[in-house]
Amino acid sequence: MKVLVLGGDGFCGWPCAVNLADAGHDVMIVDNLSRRKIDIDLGVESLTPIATIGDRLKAWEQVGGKRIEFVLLDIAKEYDRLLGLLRSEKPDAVVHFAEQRAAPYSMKSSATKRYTVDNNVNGTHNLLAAIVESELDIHIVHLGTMGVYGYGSHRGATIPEGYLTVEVPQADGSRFTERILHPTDPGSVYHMTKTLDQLLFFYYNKNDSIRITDLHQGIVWGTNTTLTEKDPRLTNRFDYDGDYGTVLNRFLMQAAIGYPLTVHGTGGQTRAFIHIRDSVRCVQLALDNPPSSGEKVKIFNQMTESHRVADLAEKVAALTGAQTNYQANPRKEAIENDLIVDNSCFLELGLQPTTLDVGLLAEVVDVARRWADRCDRSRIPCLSAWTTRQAEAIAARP
Ligand code: NAD
Ligand code: USQ
Repeated sequence: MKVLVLGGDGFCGWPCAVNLADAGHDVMIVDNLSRRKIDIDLGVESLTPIATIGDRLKAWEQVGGKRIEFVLLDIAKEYDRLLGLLRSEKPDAVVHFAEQRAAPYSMKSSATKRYTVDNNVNGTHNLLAAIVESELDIHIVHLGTMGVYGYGSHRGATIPEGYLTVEVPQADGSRFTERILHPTDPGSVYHMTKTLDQLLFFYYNKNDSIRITDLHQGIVWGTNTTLTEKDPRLTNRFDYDGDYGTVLNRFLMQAAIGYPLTVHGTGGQTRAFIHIRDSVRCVQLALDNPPSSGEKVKIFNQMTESHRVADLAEKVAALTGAQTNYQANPRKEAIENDLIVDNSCFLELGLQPTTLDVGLLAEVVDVARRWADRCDRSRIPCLSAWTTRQAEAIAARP
């Protein structure tokens, strides 16, 4: 299969690209390297030292990997080049990771809010419009987020895989049932762009019969896969800073350097998680099981377990002896939420999850402790505030 991996230089995209090449596919990474530029603008670096894209690709061939092509292209701004690429490459599938993915970064300022909306919504729409204009039958596998469902109360209901069956009362007292997209409840400008993506997919699938799989992914933890461990130049990125670091990887790194675990509020937020190895495997399963022509957008909940943030901190503390620091929450979010998720689609396709209980210790020792001296402690606090009220609460932190 020929596969374009949009955003294939990123945290989820890079291990996915090498995995697909290893499975024998013809892989081309398309990336504008904006994530690396944002690191420079923010003055932060991945905890793990990452090679340039050129060195990564050279190293991959040197360890015997099948050649991966690279094209520097901004999918949100360079529509004609994107269309030309689809026409010349005629891919069977496009895996779409190419978005600004950090909620705190999206909430930093009106400039980052506007950038996130422009980049994410235009990028996804350009891809859809270009596929229609190319007249090719290309399967899109998009990395969406569990956050489209929202993290308020679901009142104990199980979150289905994308669609909700509802009963609609009629004036005559009768009812009919309908399968609708699950209502969205984004918690940041970033998460809002993913709900807009979802609507774009719904429309283009209905109007142009584009075959789409939307993966509602939870928070990805871990760093490497067996393939990215083959050479230091293949190492994946590990974000720990207050804007791009996600909660579990942050806690692992904080424990490794003896920094009290930064739990927001009461730590009552419950989130869905998946290891990077399983994320990579899910993308492969999605590519191997495409929707048929005329089928509705396929939506999979790409997560393997749910945890309260405070419980995660406790788990990491129990493993490492770390202290916990409950601090004013920079986000406007519920004090706590329930999260029961149906993820049967991937389990039925054979996914065997890497659990926190098995993987956590290796991650602390192999990655976080190994690179602890590269950490800049001043970049750990989450300072991006959702509203002025949260900004005041952060400013009042002891
Ligand atoms: P990342 O920032 O590490 O990677 C994104 C990549 O896309 C980067 O290499 C960046 O340079 C590229 N990119 C961004 N905009 C682009 C554009 N306009 N044109 C070309 N390339 C562009 O992020 P990630 O963690 O790898 O996330 C990848 C996808 O998975 C995102 O869409 C994100 O929303 C989703 N996701 C991530 C997580 C997670 O925990 N990391 C969880 C759920 C969903
Ligand atoms: N949190 C802390 N302490 C920290 C960092 C975060 O308590 O030091 C809390 C946050 O307040 C939040 C929760 O942990 O309640 C999760 O935050 P996060 O930054 O780990 O995750 P999030 O902002 O939701 O975003 C990440 C990815 C995003 C992806 C999303 C999947 O950056 O790309 O879409 O996870 S999900 O959470 O399922 O929506």
